[in-house]
Amino acid sequence: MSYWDKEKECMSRSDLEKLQLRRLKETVFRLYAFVPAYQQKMDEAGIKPDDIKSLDDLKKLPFTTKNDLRDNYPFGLFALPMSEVVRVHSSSGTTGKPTVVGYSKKDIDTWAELMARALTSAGASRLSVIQNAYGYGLFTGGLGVHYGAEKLGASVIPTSGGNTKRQIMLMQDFGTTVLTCTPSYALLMYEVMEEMGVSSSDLKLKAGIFGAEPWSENMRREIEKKLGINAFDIYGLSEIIGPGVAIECYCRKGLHIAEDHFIAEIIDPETGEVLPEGAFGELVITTITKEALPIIRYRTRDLTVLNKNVCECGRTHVRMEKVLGRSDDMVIIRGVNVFPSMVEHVLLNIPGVEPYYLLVVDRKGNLDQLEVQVEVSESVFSDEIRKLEELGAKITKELESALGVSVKVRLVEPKSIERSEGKAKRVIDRRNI
Ligand code: DLL
Repeated sequence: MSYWDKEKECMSRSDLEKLQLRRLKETVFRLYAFVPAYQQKMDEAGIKPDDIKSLDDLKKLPFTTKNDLRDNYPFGLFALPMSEVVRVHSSSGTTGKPTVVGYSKKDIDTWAELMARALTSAGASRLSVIQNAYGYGLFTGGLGVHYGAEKLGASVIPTSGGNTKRQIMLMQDFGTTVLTCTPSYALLMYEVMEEMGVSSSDLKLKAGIFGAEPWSENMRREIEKKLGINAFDIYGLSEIIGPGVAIECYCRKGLHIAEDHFIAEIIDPETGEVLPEGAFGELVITTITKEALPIIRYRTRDLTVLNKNVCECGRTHVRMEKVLGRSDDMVIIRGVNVFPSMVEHVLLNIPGVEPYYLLVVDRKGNLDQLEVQVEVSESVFSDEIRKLEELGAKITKELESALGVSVKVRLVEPKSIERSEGKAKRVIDRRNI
C-alpha cells in the first residue's frame, strides 16, 4: 500500500472541484439535519442546503469560529451521537474552557491516512524510524502523527514531549531517522545534545517534520544546519482534524492542503470578504469528509497566501505559504502589525544571536512600546561591553528597518529565555494588565 496517492493528490482541478462540490453538499445537508446550532446559523443567514449548487456558493455559508465551539461546549456541534464518537481531543488554548473536538471511527481512519500521506510527502517510508516527540494526550500532535506513522508502516517511537536527555539517548540507540516535534523543541534538543557532547553525526537523523507553531525560513535553516537534516513544515489544527491538514513536499515551496478532504479560502480578516488567489489574508477551512465534527468555513486566524499552480512534485492540491502567524499573536505597535516570525527571521540573519527571543509589549502613557529580548551566544556575551553595544545597535537598526516601527532591544544572557518542549510562547503583552 502506497501513501503517495497520485490518484487523489494529482487529480485535475476540474475533477477535484467536482469531488469537493459533491462532498460539500453532503456535509451541509448533514449539518443542517443533525446540528441545531448550524441549522440556526444557516436559517439566520437565509440559506438552505439546496442553495449550494456550486463551489462558489460556499461563500454564502456562515463562518464558524472558536466561539461557536465554546458556546456549544463540550459536544454541542457534534453531528453524531456519542455512541459513534471514538475519540475526543481538545485545542491547546490556555484561557477558559478548551475547544473540544470529536472523531468517529472513520474520522480516525481518514486522519491516519492523511498523516501517512503527509509523512510520505516529507520523504518518510516504512523503513523510517520515527521518533514522535509531539505531546500525547488531548493535544492532537502526538496521537495524530502516531496513527499516521503506524499506517505508513514506519517504526514509531512514541516518546511524547519532555525528558530531553532520554530523547537524545533513544535517538542514538534506536537509530531514529525522522524526528517529529515542534520547531522550538527541535532547537532545545540540539542544545541538550551539545551539553551531552552528542553531535548530529552521531545520529542517523535525516528529516524533521515540524509544526504546531509558526517558524520562519531562517529558523528552518538554523535547525537544518544544527541537526544536519531536512526540515519540513506540517500544518494543522484540532478544530479541522489535527496535524496533516497541510504538509510540504520535497520542493518545499508551500504546504499542500489535502483538498480532497478540505476546502480552503482566504478572507480579509476585517471584513470577512473572500479574497482572490494570491492575496494575503486569513485562512478559512471547510471539512468535507468529517463525520463527528464537520465544520463549515472555520476561521483559523492563521495568516497566509494560497497558490493553485501545479507543483513541481506533480501534486495539484493548493499550496499555502508558511503561516506568517496567528492574528491573535500579531502585536499592533502604533498601528504597525508585527509578527514574532518577522522578528525571528531578522534576528537569525545576525551572527552572534541565538534563536531564542521574546516580544514584550507595554504601554507607556499613550504610547505602545515593543521590547525585543534577544539571547546572545556565550562568546558574544563574554565579549567587551563595547562589542555588545555594537551588536545591540545593529539588531535595533535591522529590526526597525524590517518592521517599520521603533524597537527597544534587550540582549539577555545565554539560556535565560524559557525553552519549550511544545509550542513556544513568543509574546508577552502587558498592555491589558
Ligand atoms: O497544533 C496541530 C498540529 C500538531 C499541527 C502537530 C502540526 C503538528 P492546535 O493545538 O489546535 O493543533 O493548534 C492549531 O497551531 O491554528 C496555528 O495557529 C498553529 N499551527 C499549527 N501548525 C502550524 C504551522 C495543532 N506549521 C494552531 N505553522 C493553528 C504555523 C501552525 N502555525
